[in-house]
Amino acid sequence: MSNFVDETNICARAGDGGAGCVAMRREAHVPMGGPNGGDGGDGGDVWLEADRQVASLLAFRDHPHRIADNGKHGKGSNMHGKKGPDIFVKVPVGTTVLDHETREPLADLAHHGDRWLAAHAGSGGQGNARFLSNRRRAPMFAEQGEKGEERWFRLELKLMADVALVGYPNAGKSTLISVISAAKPKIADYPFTTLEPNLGVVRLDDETEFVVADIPGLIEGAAEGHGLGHQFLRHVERARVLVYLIDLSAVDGDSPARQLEVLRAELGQYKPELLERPSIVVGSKSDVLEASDWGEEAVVDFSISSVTRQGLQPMLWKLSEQVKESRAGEEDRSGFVIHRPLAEGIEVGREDDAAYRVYGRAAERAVSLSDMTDLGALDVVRQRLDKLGVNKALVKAGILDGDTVRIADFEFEFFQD
Ligand SMILES: Nc1nc2c(ncn2[C@@H]2O[C@H](COP(=O)(O)OP(=O)(O)OP(=O)(O)O)[C@@H](O)[C@H]2O)c(=O)[nH]1
Ligand SMILES: [Mg+2]
Repeated sequence: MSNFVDETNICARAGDGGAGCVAMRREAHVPMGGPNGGDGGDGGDVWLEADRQVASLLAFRDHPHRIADNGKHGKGSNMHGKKGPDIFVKVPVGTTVLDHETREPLADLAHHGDRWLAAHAGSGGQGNARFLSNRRRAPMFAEQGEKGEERWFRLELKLMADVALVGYPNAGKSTLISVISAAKPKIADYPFTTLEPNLGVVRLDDETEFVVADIPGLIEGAAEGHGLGHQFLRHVERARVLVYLIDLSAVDGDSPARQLEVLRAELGQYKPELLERPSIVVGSKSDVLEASDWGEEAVVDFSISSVTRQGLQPMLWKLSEQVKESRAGEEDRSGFVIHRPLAEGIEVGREDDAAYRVYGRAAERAVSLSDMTDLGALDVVRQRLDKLGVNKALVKAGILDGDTVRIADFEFEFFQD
């Protein structure tokens, strides 16, 4: 059986943290009020979440970006900015997340409800109220918000048919899938046109999607290997819902009741459980003949024409209902979710002009103050870097007094105290 793999790229962009505020209290009786700038809010995280009601990765094909809101900036009077809400991007159960470049697997969202943090939000910056100390009575700087992560991923999903179309050769299965999905199988006016199964994604609205398999026609004796029987039946076995597609136009052929009987007999012979599957009986080519022309309305649940599109919508909504129900009752398979640790720690590298560059989230955060010309701010930075072990790391890397150091956008000359 062919392997149907759905794949797409997505870009997760978490929200930036809001900036801390610089503000001073002003009251009639207090000549020199203290700092009261509030903190910025954290940005929103971007999570991927497996949802069994999502059938494919189609939603990402044209719109790969998923963006969480930024945190709001802090304000005066110690007002903290609001946090940007986290977003949960729904993906099909069974989606594998890969690193975009290396193709290293990062997570396998195997169970309904599995969540994985795709892009980490930036923290909000501290307001100047946080920098008050005995030595610093009136700090005129605050911390900037941290940037949210932005990252591309590759998503892969082994497609499984929700619905299988079961019918005689020439019944109109390939034509039907071509009008309800983007699948473009070969269609011809002779039996056994379809040799390989085709899968198509049917999308009724943002929340309603299912995968339909168009398979080679089934004839009497298929269970014994006649026609393309076995290849076909393996596919049917996996489908959640079956559509018996009955050719109403076959004037010289079998009656609807007879077609249904043969189809069910073949399935039952192959695997009796298949007869218990949720199913509907659909009469095709109603633009040519109706079930009533046969006097057999009772046999079919829906009459459709792929040519005029008559009857397609009610049939598709009925199918989506059956698929939803059957997904909801399913058990989970096992899988893994890797929770990627954040890059912490400090690394020192050399740049082209021989300057030293310090890498690391904490170090970059330490220098993200709003006004780096402020002596008080520089004092805070010096303390923070020392505490993080940046000076030690630089010395270990061989730095000498007077050498240039860069951290994020900040640059200074190194001097040992
Ligand atoms: N008038 C009419 N013709 C249709 C309709 N649907 C399919 N046909 C025609 O029926 C013939 C067979 O259609 P297919 O879709 O290839 O049938 P199939 O069930 O996929 O056949 P196999 O692949 O051989 O099993 C083609 O000539 C189609 O144009 C319909 O709704 N109305
Ligand atoms: Mg076909």
